[in-house]
Amino acid sequence: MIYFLSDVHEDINFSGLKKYVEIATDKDLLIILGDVGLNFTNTEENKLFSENFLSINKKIAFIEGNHENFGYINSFPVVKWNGGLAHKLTDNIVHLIRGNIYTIDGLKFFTFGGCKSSQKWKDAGLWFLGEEATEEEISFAVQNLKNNENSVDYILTHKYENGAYENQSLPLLNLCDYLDKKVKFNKWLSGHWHREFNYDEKHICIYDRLISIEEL
Ligand SMILES: [Mn+2]
Repeated sequence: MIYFLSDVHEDINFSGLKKYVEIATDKDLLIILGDVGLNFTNTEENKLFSENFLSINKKIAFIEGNHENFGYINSFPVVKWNGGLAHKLTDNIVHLIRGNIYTIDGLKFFTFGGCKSSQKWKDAGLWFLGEEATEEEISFAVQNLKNNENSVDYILTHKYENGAYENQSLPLLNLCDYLDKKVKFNKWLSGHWHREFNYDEKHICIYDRLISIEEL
């Protein structure tokens, strides 16, 4: 079974994560929709979280949010993973690279992490270069979508950028517009807002409650 969570923010007691670790078998996979926070803040708490998270012996894949240490995440070796490329952090944990389409349990997942932080985070020094999409990443994503006849089962982004929310990122807004107008999909899952809600029946915001793909 595939499960989803978002915005763990360096909390090893995050309810959905604890539940997943308890119940997951070898056949399960948790996908986190960004803001995990590995090596994000330079604190003892973060060190402990990062060590604990990376020692989880259940399968986890994640896209990045805006509150990530991008240089750190991208420093891991790139491996083939379910038909795409991913960074391998441990034997159990991978980071899903922007623009890849992965086939898991026969379903296609288009993934694109990252979004723009508000100024307060930058002012606080809690910010790393790499949160916003580059032209190269967008081109790679669009080419991959075209190679798949612009049709996937699930779209996974950290933020659903549709022009209605603060701190818009133009590259991400353009990509989301393309996805909405040109790509056929079943559900689009995102996080970022730290609450669970539906934008509409296809666009769903995920948070700390462990949700299985069957519940969607
Ligand atoms: Mn976020």
